[in-house]
Amino acid sequence: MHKDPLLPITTVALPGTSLQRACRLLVLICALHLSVTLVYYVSGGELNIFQYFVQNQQAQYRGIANATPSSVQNLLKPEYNAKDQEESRDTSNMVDLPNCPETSPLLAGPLRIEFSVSVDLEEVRKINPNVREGGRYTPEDCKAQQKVALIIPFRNRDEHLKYWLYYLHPILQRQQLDYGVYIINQDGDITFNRAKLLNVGFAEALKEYDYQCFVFSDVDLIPMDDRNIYKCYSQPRHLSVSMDKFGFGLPYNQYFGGVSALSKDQFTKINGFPNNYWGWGGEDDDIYNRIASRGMSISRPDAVTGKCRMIRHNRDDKNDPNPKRFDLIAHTRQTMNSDGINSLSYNVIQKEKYPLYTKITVDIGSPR
Ligand code: UDH
Ligand code: NGS
Repeated sequence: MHKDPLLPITTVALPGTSLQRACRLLVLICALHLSVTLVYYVSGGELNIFQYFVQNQQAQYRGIANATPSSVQNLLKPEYNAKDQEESRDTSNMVDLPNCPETSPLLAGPLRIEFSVSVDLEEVRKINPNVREGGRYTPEDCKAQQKVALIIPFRNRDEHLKYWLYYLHPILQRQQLDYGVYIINQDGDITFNRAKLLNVGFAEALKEYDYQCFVFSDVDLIPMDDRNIYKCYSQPRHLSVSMDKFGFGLPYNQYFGGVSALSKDQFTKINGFPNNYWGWGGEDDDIYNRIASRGMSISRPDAVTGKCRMIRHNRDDKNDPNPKRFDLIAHTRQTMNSDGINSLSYNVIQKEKYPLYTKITVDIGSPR
């Protein structure tokens, strides 16, 4: 019985040939669609690979250019066009490099540090081909986590500087930092002023590059473990926590001398370092007071990672213990707002770009 007038009474089969033709047409259309899609993807893929290759070649080329050894003459003849070079050689924006990992895979751990054999700077340059003029380095395979300026207060310590460069350049590269080395050389023979030189280093390094972190290091201190990372942390960092001369410990809990690291923000918060500590002692305690008075604490590596060696030496000329230091550190809170980076004045006498470091000779005046 046919109940529903809208439904066919019987299913009428299509003739065999029409069905086959329809199926073939369908398969043909699918195949065509598939091949068009395939061709699109393949050509698209090739294009991307090509683009990546070109970019990489450029990056490689730049890397090679950076590594090109300058002649020995360059070691002796400083150049002055560093800023232009700095900008043209900053590869960090060229390609989308992945971020460097939180912990560098290149770290070696404990290191043997000794000062028995003298250092030839030309050799140091050769074994660090990726360090660019002025002592700049940027990792090639990844984007460094921090841009770090290493600031060294300096006068007449060339032998110590050679050791520092010999040991530190490879360490800093293994730490995958985007860094620059600044030697702040006090001109003349007025009493030495470590903290003021460090302020100058901060100001001068910032004129060259967008540094976010500043590591202030004495020239005679070498870390014995490359896991002691020369970078900044959420609190000001004391890095030379386990010195050989103190039996691999701290001389006292508040000690902040030797090597320390402050971010731009931390440094600004404490108005930089004091400018009025002429001669040896106390300026590091003043910096500690500044940090504490701004509610910050000191971050430190453990005593094993923080081991370091000091190159033994006699007391320098024009750096006798400062008799005013005890009185000065007793008044940090009163003086720190008016004495610091906001009151810094100096004259740059000479700026020299050497293959392994930038040397800035400054006239910082004399004690009032
Ligand atoms: N510095 C110089 N030249 C100087 C004085 C100091 O380059 O004439 C720099 C250098 O980076 C040094 C840092 O300032 O590492 C600190 O110098 P310092 O004299 O305050 O401290 P250091 O620990 O010597 O080098 C302390 C006196 C050691 C007396 C040892 C007697 N055996
Ligand atoms: C303290 C000094 C610090 C100095 C530290 C270690 O007494 O500046 O000794 O000196 N403070 C004062 O004098 C107020 S060291 O043994 O390295 O020569 O850093």
